[in-house]
Amino acid sequence: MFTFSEKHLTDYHTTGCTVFREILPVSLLSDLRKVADRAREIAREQRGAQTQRLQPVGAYDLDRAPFKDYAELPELNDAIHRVLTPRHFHADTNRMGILIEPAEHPWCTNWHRDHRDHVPKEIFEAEFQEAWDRQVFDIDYMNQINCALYEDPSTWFVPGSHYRQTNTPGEERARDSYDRSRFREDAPGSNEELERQCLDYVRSMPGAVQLRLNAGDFALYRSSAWHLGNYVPYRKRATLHDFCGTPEYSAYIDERSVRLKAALNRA
Ligand SMILES: O=C(O)CCC(=O)C(=O)O
Ligand SMILES: [Fe+2]
Repeated sequence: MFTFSEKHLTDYHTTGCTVFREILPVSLLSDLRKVADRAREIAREQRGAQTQRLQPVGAYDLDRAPFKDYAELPELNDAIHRVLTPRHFHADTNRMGILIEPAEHPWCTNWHRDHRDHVPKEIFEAEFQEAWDRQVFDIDYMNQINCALYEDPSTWFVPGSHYRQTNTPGEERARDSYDRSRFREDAPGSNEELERQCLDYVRSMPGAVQLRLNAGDFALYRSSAWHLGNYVPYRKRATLHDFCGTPEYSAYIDERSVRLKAALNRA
């Protein structure tokens, strides 16, 4: 059974990540797995065999009851409030997604820090840099969760990188060494070759550690830290993926997506 300890709090603020081990009760785990199986089918029907996620879960014809139980789980809300603030919430079905394994071949995302590296550099600098630099030091912003319904070692991150505004030269070399994300649909090699190439790319990041989650574990992490997802088709994945918001962060994300669309249209 999960019990909260002071170490969850100190880990979070020093490394940028903490895990609430086995916090999901087994009955809830079982209900969520059933919904996730349907979510996987829908995701692949709509977005193809290599798709990474279904999001937001609220936009699809899925059983809502398990999501509601998950949102209201008292131990989980208590732990979140102790590590962050009582104003933080999670499991808004208009935002939450489910990450799934690729059906055909391995791929990985690029190393990134969210809200920064998913945007063209010029647009980031003109529109978002100032807010991002501030938000890195503000606990209201850039908190994210992965809650594993099956064992899940896909996510890697760099402990302590969440409070830095700038990159080290080694981080830039690792990030720029390869654009792995273009191989999500294309597979230039056997599955074994792709798996090894992804692992080489993942390990090229200085200080990277693998986040190893078991079924029912809930990882809270700063999405402003360097991280990535590394995926293989032979390991079933269903991991709830969500922001952990405050009203301010929520409003900022909505405003940001409007501004991003406008900037991309102008570019
Ligand atoms: O798969 C994961 O756990 C991480 C995914 C991720 O970082 C992203 O899509 O931005
Ligand atoms: Fe990310």
